[in-house]
Amino acid sequence: MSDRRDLPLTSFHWGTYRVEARDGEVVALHPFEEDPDPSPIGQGYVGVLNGPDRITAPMVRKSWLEGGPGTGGHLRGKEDFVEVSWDEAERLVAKELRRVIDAHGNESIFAGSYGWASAGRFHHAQGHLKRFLNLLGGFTKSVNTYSLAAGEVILPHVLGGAEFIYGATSWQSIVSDCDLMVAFGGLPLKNAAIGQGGVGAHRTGPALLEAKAAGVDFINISPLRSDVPEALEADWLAPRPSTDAALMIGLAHVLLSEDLADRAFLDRYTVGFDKFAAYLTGKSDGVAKTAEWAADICDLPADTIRTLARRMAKGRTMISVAWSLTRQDHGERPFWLGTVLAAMLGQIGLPGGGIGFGYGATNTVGLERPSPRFQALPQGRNKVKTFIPVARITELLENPGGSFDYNGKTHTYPDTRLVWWAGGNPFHHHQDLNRLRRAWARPETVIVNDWCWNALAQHADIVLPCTTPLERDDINLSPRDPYLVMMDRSVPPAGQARDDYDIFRGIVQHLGIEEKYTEGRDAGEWIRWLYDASRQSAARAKVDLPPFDELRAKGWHKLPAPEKPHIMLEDFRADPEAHKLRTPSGKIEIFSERIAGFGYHDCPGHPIWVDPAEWLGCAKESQLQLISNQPKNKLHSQLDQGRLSQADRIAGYEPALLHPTDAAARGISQHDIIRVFNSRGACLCAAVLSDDIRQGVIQISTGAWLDVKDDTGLCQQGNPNVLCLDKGTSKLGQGPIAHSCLVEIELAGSDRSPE
Ligand SMILES: Nc1nc2c(c(=O)[nH]1)N[C@H]1C(S)=C(S)[C@@H](COP(=O)(O)OP(=O)(O)OC[C@H]3O[C@@H](n4cnc5c(=O)[nH]c(N)nc54)[C@H](O)[C@@H]3O)O[C@H]1N2
Ligand SMILES: Nc1nc2c(c(=O)[nH]1)N[C@H]1C(S)=C(S)[C@@H](COP(=O)(O)OP(=O)(O)OC[C@H]3O[C@@H](n4cnc5c(=O)[nH]c(N)nc54)[C@H](O)[C@@H]3O)O[C@H]1N2
Ligand SMILES: [Mo]
Repeated sequence: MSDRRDLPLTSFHWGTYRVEARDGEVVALHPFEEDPDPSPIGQGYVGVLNGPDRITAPMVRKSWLEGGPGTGGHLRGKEDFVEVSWDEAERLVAKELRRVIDAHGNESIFAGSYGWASAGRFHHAQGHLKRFLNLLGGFTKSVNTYSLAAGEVILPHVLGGAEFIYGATSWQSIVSDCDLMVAFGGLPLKNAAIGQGGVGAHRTGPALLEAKAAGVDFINISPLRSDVPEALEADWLAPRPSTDAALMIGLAHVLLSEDLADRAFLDRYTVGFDKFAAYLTGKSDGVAKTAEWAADICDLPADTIRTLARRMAKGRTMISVAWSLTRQDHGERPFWLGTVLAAMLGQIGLPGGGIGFGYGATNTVGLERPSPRFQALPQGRNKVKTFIPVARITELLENPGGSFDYNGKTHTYPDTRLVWWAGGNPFHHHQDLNRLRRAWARPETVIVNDWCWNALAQHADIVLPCTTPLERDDINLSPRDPYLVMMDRSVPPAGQARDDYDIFRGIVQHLGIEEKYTEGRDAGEWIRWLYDASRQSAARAKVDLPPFDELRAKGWHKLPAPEKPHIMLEDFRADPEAHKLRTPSGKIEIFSERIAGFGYHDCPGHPIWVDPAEWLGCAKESQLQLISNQPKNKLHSQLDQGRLSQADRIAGYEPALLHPTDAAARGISQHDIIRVFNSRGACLCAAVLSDDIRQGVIQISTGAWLDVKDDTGLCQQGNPNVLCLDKGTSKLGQGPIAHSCLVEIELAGSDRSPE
């Protein structure tokens, strides 16, 4: 091999690579020379582009093709598909859109289409789907993300905006000024492999080592020891999952009762501490939230809680609250309470202290970078006003005309006739997948753009095969990463696969809106247009970008790091009058009059402890709490069929991490195949025994492709979402609560099929 630097570059959410291709096949992805800590996830691509799971032609489900819309919805996921030409697929789609819009209105099209799709500024599947449907009058959308819906809803009430999630104090500041990092939900390096929109160089791993070398101490609060890298020698506390809110309340009680709270900070920068203090002392409800009270709920020694609170008050402390903590019942509380704790410590806005939301959740949190605005593909205007909170998809399909509460208001579910998904996989991301499968039978038509035969594609009526980033030119232009990368096509598209842009372009020809959709540009011209517009807006923010042709010749460009470390809320601390927060009071709201006004029984205006729907506190002896966290070997369901993910299977089964005591009590040994089950469904996994997990907890990574063969609800492939409860966090955020889930386990019997 001559110089790898001559190979074409491409970017994914998990990193940038130089791609080696031979005879139209990708043979290797070599890490980008600028990346000090590359992720192996890209290797999953080798061998799959033309593999057995690739969709190579437009496909229509047999009875839909024969009987038309509404035929055999219950056969979705079970029936065979018939290959059709692109022209026929386009005509079928165009005709069906016209029918649905004319007969039922645009509200009846659900195209929330949540999901991560692929990196690349232009070929962003959702962007094209939305632009296309907006030209036809719009669609019912979804709001917020699966990642942290509850956090996105609560932070505007508490801090005046959700932008603080990505506005964390930079690593530089932590390295130079922090003494103690208290990580609720850990700092999982497996997750920091990812940066939405593309990663040039991985920073989190090296930054954590720099912090360690600079003397920062770490506390890992998590059911998994591995949630903080071993090299950081963190103290490990493993409370019962979904009880962090109680732990935080207990810590706050210690700070208050031992006079460790910074009264001057609370007076100047916050509102409502007195009401929260009345809750802590028990003045408002008769129960003092002492360390003992918290210890009972969390199952940690009360002394451990007291010691931790004192340690946090002793030096410069950064509190990190993982996004996973929002994906539990009442997931609004941890971000709110974390902020309250940080306010009581009085370190918000100081170097290396305060709070950060999800250090380690992605490479972006804490990353030093300038933030110019980049141009996105214009999406037009959606005239339809109906929406769902993203994780209410099953209820939308089950309950047309029904109502739901969300962030202080009541809304109505429209009557969904057509569902269109491009760039996301609800059969990966949603909870209680057997319930989703039943609801999914209801719409008259389901259209899916995807490149591989995962469960989503299998549950469609019309499947439109798209390309992958390796098969198209694009540009990585992410506002959250300092690297701009020209993404060059390395291999031709498989079969008849088309770019999403060209898929819609084919359809608009049948609807008479081609000119409006393309504005006369092909993909290459759009990429140049997006870049030139971004360059101009960056220039307004005093960030210079090279001309397009210069970037293309070099392949990449790095934006300069800011000179000063970023410190979240530094301005507000320096002058709270001049830099008021966008909360009603302009201050940090420990008590929110606005939320109190919503009248929700579980939230009197300040965060309180409420028992989760499912947790170890209400578990039968046979039950364990399931943590279905992010997989280290892939991004969600993407590349599960690839060799990296498959290599981690044990005898073909997804690993499930168990405490040896829990395993022994059930007669389970290392690598036994187990059935994990509850009333909602079951899946098969291989038991992996380890002391690195809290007793009473079982961990199965997300990402295995759903494979339910019959009506028993048993997934052969270890997809934990057949088990998780589908319920909103609360009426505030209505976020998903995947991590609050109880299951049982047993040795698998005859239902075990593959090997
Ligand atoms: N139990 C449990 N469930 C969870 C979570 C959890 O912690 N536990 N986490 C949740 C979180 S945080 C998230 S963000 C979600 C993630 O859920 P998703 O983002 O929906 O998951 P992905 O597998 O990334 O789905 C992306 C889909 O887009 C397809 N795709 C890739 N590139 C393209 C393209 O160019 N064009 C088109 N048309 N399609 C493309 C992929 O093949 C894949 O089917 O999952 C959530 N679900
Ligand atoms: N490799 C890889 N990286 C990813 C992703 C991926 O799919 N693959 N997905 C990306 C996406 S979309 C997102 S949103 C982020 C998500 O980032 P996170 O939300 O941080 O992801 P998780 O892995 O679900 O959770 C982190 C850890 O929280 C711990 N945890 C779970 N419940 C509790 C609890 O109740 N209390 C405490 N204290 N700890 C708990 C779990 O042990 C888990 O390992 O990750 C991103 N990074
Ligand atoms: Mo996410």
